[in-house]
Amino acid sequence: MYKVTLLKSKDIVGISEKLVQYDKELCEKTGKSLSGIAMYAVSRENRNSESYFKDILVGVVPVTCGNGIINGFAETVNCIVESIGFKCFITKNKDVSGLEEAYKKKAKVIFIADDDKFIAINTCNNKVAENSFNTGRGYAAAFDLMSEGLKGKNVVLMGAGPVGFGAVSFMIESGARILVYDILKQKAESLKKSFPEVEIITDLNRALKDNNLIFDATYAKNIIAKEHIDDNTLISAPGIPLGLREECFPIIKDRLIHDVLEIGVATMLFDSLS
Ligand code: 2YC
Repeated sequence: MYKVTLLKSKDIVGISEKLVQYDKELCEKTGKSLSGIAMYAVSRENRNSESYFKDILVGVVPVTCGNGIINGFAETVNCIVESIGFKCFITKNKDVSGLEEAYKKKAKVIFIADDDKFIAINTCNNKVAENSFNTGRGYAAAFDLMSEGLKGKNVVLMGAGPVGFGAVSFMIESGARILVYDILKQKAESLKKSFPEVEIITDLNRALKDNNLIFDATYAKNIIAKEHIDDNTLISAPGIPLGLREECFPIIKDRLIHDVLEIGVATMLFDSLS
């Protein structure tokens, strides 16, 4: 099982209140809204989510095992799902009783997460959408849009875990040339087994200096520094915590995509319905 960054309540606080503003930010950076990016990630189609999905009911089940409930997690997932045009509820019960309640209330999609896995279950066709893979795809789709097309361009991908895997699956389809780095070489090699087109790199510093498109799918801190970025750099960073040194923010802020739940949740939902 891959180590998954566990969110803390402080990482989540305020997301729900900022969803409208975040959507505007995504439109400015990518030309699409959160739901547009998620639909593009899953099927590269543009359906108007209001009419197509408005009567789909989504349930969110809080889970107490492991590190237990993260305050605000279920509420934030609920708000993200509602913000993209779906009806959503959080079950009153937790764990298996919550799952039972969601089924009885006829939820078409059920979101549920323990410390290792965060999934969305389509209760009609048993399709299961997983968070890491879909987060990778959603961020890659946003990156494709922000870069005005990745076709034929070099992308430095840091992190060959499940998020990186989802990202590569989309970026290869877009025709990008992927330079993958992972601190554990065998992880980069296993990614290459699934996607032979990727090129494994070992000198990350060199690659970050020589390339403008950076995808941070690691949980490493401070691996992108000022000397790695310039006015043409674009960064898509699902990794938590964000791998940028503080000094980079003023330079990159309008050309950086990063959040802790929004793009992943929206993409999981459209994937579970695809
Ligand atoms: O409140 C609850 O129901 C908890 N059981 C939720 C635990 C989520 C643990 N996973 C994470 O924090 C990360 C997130 C970045 C999304 C995927 N894993």
